[in-house]
Amino acid sequence: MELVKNRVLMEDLEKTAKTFAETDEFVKLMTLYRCAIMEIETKLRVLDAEFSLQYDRNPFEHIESRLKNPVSIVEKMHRRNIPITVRDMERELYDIAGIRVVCSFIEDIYKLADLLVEQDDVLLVQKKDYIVSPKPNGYRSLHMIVDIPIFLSEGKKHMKVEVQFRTIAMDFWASVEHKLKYKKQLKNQDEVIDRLQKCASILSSLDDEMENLRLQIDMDEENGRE
Ligand code: 0O2
Repeated sequence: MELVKNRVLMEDLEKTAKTFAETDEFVKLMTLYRCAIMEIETKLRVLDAEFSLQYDRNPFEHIESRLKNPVSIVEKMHRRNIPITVRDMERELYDIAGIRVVCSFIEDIYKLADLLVEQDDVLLVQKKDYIVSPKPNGYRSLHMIVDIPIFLSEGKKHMKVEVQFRTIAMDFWASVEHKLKYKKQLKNQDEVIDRLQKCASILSSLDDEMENLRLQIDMDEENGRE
C-alpha cells in the first residue's frame, strides 16, 4: 500500500515539475543560476591558478556543476511544505545551483573554502562541516552556501550557490553510496549500512595518511633547501 502511495505521489510530483519547469519565470531563474555557477567556477579556477604558483600544486582535481532538476526541486518543496512558486523556490531553496570541488587533500579544501569566502563580493550564508562531523552513515564533505552578485543588463542580482568540497576519497564513497542507496529493497539493509560506514572510516584514515605523507614530503623538501 505504502509503495503504491509513493508511486502515485511521485507521478503527481513529476507532472507538477513538468508544468512548473515550462513557465517563463522558471526558465529565466534557472538561467540566472547558471550565470551564478559560472561566476563561482571562475573564482575557483583563478584561485587554483594562483595557488599552484604559490604551493606548486593544484588545490583541486576537478570541478563539477549542476542545476537541480525540476523533479528534485518540486520534491524538496513538497517535502518541506513550500508553495510551488518560483518566488518561493528562490527564497527557500539554497541548492538549486550546485558546484562540487574535488580536492586531493583535506587541508586544500579548507584553504580554498576560506579564500573563496574572503572575497569582497562573496557572502557566506551557511556552512555545514560534515568532515569534522560526518553524517551517521559516514558521509563527509564541506558544504557552503554562498551569496554572490551577478551583473545583468537590468542591474545586479544576488544569487545563492551551494559549494560542496570533498577529497577524492570522499567523492568515491559518496558516489558509490548514492548508487547503492537507490537500489530498491536491499536484502541485508543493516549489513550494507554497516559495511558502508566501515568503508567511510577506512577512507577517512586514508585521507589522514595522504595528508601526513604530503606534510612529510613538504618538510623534507624544505630541510633539503637549507
Ligand atoms: P541533488 O540531486 O544533487 O539535488 P536535503 O537532504 O537536500 O533535504 P539539505 O540540508 O539541503 O537537505 O542537505 P545537505 O545535508 O546540505 O546535503 C544535500 C546534498 O549533499 C545532497 O544533494 C548530496 O549531493 C549530498 N549528500 C548529503 N548527504 C549525503 C549522503 O548521505 N550520501 C550522499 N551520497 N550524498 C549526500 P541532494 O539534494 O540529495 O541531491
